[in-house]
Order: sequence, then C-alpha cells, then structure tokens
Amino acid sequence: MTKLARQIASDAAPGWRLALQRLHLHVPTGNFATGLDLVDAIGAAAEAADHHPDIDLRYGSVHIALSSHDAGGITDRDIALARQIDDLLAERGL
Ligand code: H2B
Repeated sequence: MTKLARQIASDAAPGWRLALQRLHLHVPTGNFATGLDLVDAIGAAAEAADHHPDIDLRYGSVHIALSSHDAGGITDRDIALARQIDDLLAERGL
C-alpha cells in the first residue's frame, strides 16, 4: 500500500489503526455480554455486506481487523464496513 493509500484509509475511518495491511479497532467493552452483543451485530452487518472482519472476542474487549483477502489489503469495502461498525458502536455508547 502506498503512503497516499494509507493516508486515505486512515482519514476515511478515523479511530481505526492501520497495521499489516489491515484496519484495526480495539473496543473496550467491560464485560463479555456487551462484547458478544457487539460481535453479533457486526456479524449481521458482515453477512449483509458479504464482507467479513477478523474478530477477537475477549472478556472485556473486542478487537476487529478489516482487510479484503481477495485484494490483499484495504479496499472501499473495508472502509464501508468500518463506518457501519462505528455506527453500531455509537448506538451502544461504546
Ligand atoms: N471478506 C473479506 N474480509 N475479504 C474478502 O475478500 C471476502 C470476504 N471475500 N468475504 C468474500 C467474502 C468472497 O469470498 C465472496 C465470494 O464475496
């Protein structure tokens, strides 16, 4: 990914961290049930978009990583899903 592409990706999805060709977001949830509900909602959005993040559900946090496997990096589909995930977080006050 070029420096320009990196800039565009991080501007388009503020709050998300760019590393190893993926967009990452670490979300503290405080307990397992809140994280599980978030993962469930992200899963539904991912299925609807036919685009799937890697998700690490822990007792007190959820870590999300987005990339397009077929493209080997970040595409518009990742940025669109990042924005949808941001909306799900805002709805939940996370
Ligand atoms: N998710 C992600 N993150 N990257 C992909 O390249 C991808 C996907 N490909 N979900 C999709 C499914 C592909 O397998 C289907 C056929 O569109």
